[in-house]
Amino acid sequence: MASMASRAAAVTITNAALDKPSHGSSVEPTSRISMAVAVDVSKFESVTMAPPDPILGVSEAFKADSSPLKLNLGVGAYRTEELQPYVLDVVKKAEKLMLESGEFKEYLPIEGLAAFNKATAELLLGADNPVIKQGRIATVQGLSGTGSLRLGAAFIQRYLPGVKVLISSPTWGNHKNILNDSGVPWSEYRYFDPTTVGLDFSGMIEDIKNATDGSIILLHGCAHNPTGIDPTAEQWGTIADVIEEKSHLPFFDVAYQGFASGSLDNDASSVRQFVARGLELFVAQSYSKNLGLYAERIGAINAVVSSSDVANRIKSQLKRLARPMYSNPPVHGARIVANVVGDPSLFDEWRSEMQLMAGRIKGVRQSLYDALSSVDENGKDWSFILKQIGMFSFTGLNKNQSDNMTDKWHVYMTKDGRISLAGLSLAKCEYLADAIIDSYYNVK
Ligand code: PLA
Repeated sequence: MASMASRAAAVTITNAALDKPSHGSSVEPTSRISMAVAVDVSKFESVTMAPPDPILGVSEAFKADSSPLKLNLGVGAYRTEELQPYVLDVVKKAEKLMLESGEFKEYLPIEGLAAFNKATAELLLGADNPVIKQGRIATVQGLSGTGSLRLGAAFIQRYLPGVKVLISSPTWGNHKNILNDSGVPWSEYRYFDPTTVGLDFSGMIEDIKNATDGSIILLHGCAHNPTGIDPTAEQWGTIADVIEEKSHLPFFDVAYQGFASGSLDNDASSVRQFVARGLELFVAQSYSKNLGLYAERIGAINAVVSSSDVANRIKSQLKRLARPMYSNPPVHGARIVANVVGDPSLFDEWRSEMQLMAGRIKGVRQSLYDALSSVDENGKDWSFILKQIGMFSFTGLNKNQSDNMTDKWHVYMTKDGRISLAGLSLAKCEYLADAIIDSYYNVK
């Protein structure tokens, strides 16, 4: 069928004078009328269809499924036991206060809301951390975890050009996209051992040791995504030893502080251990999960460095990178975080809601394990599920098995075998266990 465009004749009136160098107002404009028939061929014929995002694309497929059995365990978004999205009560309270005080909507400074930047650095390092008193931290509000990582990557591309970032194998898929789009080279270090369904610690250490001195090591601060497997405190110490020896720069991605264990302090202990040793490092933070502010896009990029002077210079350069990218960040989420952290009773309430969310996830984790153990007639040991931390479980299902979960059982999950326990209810654990057992034993 001929498109509208191909049938319509386009008439363009061109001011011929505009095609020539201007000699001032004395030039008499001459008009030219040209008739052109627009063609069916777009200027963009060479644009190919992008593949769906491996995580967010799962939510789109889920929406299109009309089965009443369907279960979305793809994206990591917290749901209630009734599988409904959850807005924290403490967020609603903070928003009410904000509405009542009638706060402005003018631009924030490029680096974001000062009260937020202060609160976020204190939450990360602990309010009495000497690094904060010494001004050795540069904090810039970012567009949640992703945008903060992106800003950090842009800084690396500009000030450490050609330096490779080592990422865990596997990692959150978007890390690769972020580094690729920032023009930052990367390679992988071993992390997951499929035989033990645990950490390949010796492989990890060996790869970090073998990297060129001064590489950047991207680490998940807590609740490693997608495996749910974190190093122990002692292992973190060894990782820090090697990083120090090799003059590498650690870059922490902290997307689950407080959400993994229910404690803000526990979940920041890896970062704090590195900071206490006097290492310089970068940290990206997100408030999507721990405050449920997914769509507000609130987070930060922090650089902890050896002097306040360097911190100030880095901050100025981060601002310089942000200005042509998005100019300045959104205010709403920043105010929520600042108000919650700044008010002792709201802060306490936040901590108990965080424990509630983390506790519900631990509950379904246990219940899924129980259901799998009772359904599995072959007696496979599923206890690795209990050892994993955070909102995900890495089931060990391969792509075909994950496809079977979706095609036959309407269970939506990422193709690497990851399921989000935050999208699971106690009531659905048995159904999920049946789906996993069928996929694991009947699909190769
Ligand atoms: N870093 C890690 C390790 C993450 O898992 C996520 C989110 C982010 C950063 C960024 O989140 P933010 O930009 O919302 O702050 N990962 C999710 C969502 C929960 C996603 O893929 O965007 C996931 O399902 O893996």
